[in-house]
Amino acid sequence: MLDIQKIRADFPILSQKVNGKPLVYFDNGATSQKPQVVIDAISKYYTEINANIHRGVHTLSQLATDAYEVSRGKIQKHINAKFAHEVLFTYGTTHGVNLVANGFAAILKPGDEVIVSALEHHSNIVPWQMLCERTGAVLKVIPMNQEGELIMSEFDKLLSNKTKIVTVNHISNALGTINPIKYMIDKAHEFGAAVFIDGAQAVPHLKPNVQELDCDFYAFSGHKMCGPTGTGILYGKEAWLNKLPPYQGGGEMIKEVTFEKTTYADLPHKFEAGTPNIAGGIVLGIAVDYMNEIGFENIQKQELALLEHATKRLLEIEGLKIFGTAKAKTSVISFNIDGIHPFDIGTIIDKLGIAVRTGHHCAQPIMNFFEIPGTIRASFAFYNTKEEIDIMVEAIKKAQMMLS
Ligand code: 7TS
Repeated sequence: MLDIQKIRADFPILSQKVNGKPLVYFDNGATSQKPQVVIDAISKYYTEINANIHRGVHTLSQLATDAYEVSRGKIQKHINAKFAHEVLFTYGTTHGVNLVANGFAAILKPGDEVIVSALEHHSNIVPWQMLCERTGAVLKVIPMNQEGELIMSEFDKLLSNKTKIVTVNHISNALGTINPIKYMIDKAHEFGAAVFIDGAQAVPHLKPNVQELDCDFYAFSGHKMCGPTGTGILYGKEAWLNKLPPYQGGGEMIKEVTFEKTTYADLPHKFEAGTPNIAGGIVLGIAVDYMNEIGFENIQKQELALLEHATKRLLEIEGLKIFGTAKAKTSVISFNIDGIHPFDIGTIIDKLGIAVRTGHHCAQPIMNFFEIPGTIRASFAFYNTKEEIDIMVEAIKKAQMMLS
């Protein structure tokens, strides 16, 4: 088992007080906290090697370029991509989704179909809707059941030769459901459709193996896996990235520019216009190293224990209902208490130092499905403890008493 106290000492923010109480941070689904090695690496970059990359002959530019490309290589290895140039640096998952959805505008014809799921975050819905509006393609939705699981028999029925791309999250941010993406990828490929996986909520908990999954695209954000904000990765199979047009035009993404015609740079630079988040990209590699040192098996064991403990303890509270009871689930619990608005609970427990998210979690279709305005969501990371869960349960009981 992990030495949680030792791990917690790596995260300076966790020993802070908030509103005079020790911080209990259960909003990891929104963003994770950062270990000291990550914080130090940002400072070290700006202190020692800050320069623009891929352009200077001078020493610092080369050092920065090397560090950036080393980080790309680390991430390639982490997700088991075949080539480093299939790993694109982005500003986050949202950027990755928009890059691919925009590219598909050059491919889709009126009447083609795009399949999304009922479990998506808005950032994996809206760009595809915009794509359909632009191209005349049709958006189809895989429905879910009361447990918050996608219904695979309905997915099978939606697939046809009209399907050009299927897009689904690996893990749902609002409910924690782990989707059967390997099945979905293989099934979609039978119809020649591409598959985009939104891995934003998966990468903090597991190590995706993109070659084994055989997905065509896999996007995630660095800030949810101990890395800096404004960082992300879009993995794409080489053949797809060659086929898609660039997303943004600008410096660094060209081979040659004249006023008559511009030719584009090879991968990955074709999709990396402008000065990127250099420090962030380098430090994302440090965050990936940190998580691998802890080990994803250990992370999963700890998080599963937290999920079990929290589920058991929360269900002690009268009138509490959990949304999202899938068999395959990660350490996210969404819940409501009879007769009380989630926002009111969130506000009171914040005064007691506890950070949870309340609301629709950028997944309004899920809230509409359950006919609720929102939920309280506690999302746990490997550095959380059972004692913190007990503190939250007592705080919720107190809030319930105050509000009823
Ligand atoms: N996809 C999923 C499944 C997400 O959970 C999120 C962010 C995104 C995409 C967008 O990621 P971004 O880094 O580009 O913003 N999810 C959440 C959340 O659950 N609470 O705050 C942000």
